Amino acid sequence: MSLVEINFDGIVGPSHNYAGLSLGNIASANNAGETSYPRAAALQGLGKMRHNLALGLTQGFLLPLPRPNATFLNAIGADGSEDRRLLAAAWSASSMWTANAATVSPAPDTTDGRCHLTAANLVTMPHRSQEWPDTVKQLRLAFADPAHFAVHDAVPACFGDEGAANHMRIGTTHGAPGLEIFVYGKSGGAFPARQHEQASRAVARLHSLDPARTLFVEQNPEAIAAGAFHNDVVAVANERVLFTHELAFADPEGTYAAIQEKLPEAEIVIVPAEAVSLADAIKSYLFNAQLLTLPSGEMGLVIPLEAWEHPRVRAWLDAMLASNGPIRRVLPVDVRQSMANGGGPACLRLRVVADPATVDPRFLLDEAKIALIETIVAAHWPESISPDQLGDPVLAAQIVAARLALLETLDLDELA
Ligand code: SUG
Repeated sequence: MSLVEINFDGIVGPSHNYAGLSLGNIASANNAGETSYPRAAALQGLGKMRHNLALGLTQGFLLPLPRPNATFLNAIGADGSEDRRLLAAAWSASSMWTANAATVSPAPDTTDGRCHLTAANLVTMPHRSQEWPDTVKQLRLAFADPAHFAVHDAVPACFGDEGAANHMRIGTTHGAPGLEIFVYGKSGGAFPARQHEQASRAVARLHSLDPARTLFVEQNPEAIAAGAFHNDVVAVANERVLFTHELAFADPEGTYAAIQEKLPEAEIVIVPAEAVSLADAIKSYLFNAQLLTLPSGEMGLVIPLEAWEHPRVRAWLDAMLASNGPIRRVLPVDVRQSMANGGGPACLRLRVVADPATVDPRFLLDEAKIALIETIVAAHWPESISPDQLGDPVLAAQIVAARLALLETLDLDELA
């Protein structure tokens, strides 16, 4: 069986809007109240999937969750008198950021030789806390084969878990046993620390990881305070390479030493604050990139256009490309609609190292299926949504119908 990295991107749902729901996420706060463009947003996301597929990589997708979420509205006794932010939560398309769907430990890392996935409870943000029961249903469909996968419910809500966005894996190749690095935050700062240490430790136990190949590392409180609400806003890993801002971790030297002790082949590419400040990193989303091993064996970094267009970030990238480092290509993509809610290329994907033949093929993409999804999006996704439209029953009906049209087209009616 051949293990490859499959990126499962979230299709941007038809209710995509800017409600400013995420405290500590600077883009979400800055764009609160803006008009969103769900159709353009979904097409941008599909454009990224096509881009990565054309690089010769394996691409999958996860579907938008049911919105407006009647289960959530019923559970809070919604009758129109509730806070508008709760109404906006029920309409949120936040499941597009599939890096928060689950934490994934591929088969070579686990004791039972299966790939383990634990849905993330996302409890810190009310609009995200409603995702996991529907997410886990979808994961159980996509990764249904019990010989190859184990899908776990989220860890208890007393421990905040944000999934793969606070988890990195380093190893010589995707298919070799890897070192799994869980990055947690400590509360007490200006913004919430969404990933709790005990959630990370629970996930590692559920996945039966080898303690000798597992690390628990604290996020730098300064990074969280600057707007790095997930670790993947300031660091990303792929195979033997860790690409990180120098202020990502509370104890950077200790973290690098621990990684190098466990994986001597590790190469750590550190971006100094002097070249790219934390503020520049967070504004440009340089690190919220997909660091990918291309079929040639070279590594490419899929970055948002915002990073490519940022003068200091661009200068650093140009210097990196001119040097002899492990990242040989920089590939900018346009995901501006998602970026305006704090979601870059890395947020939009969940990485699963597995044999594609063991995944439900309905969740895998080829060029023809991307084109088909684009026709559904073009026909059914609202062109724009302004926050004062949230709650409108006509718009709600359009959003429900749009998702159902997609499910029907993809033969995934089980998720209706
Ligand atoms: O959880 N934004 C998401 C962005 C998630 C990014 N994911 C990763 N870094 N992996 C969040 O803060 C904004 C929604 C709003 O404000 O309407 C939002 O949920």
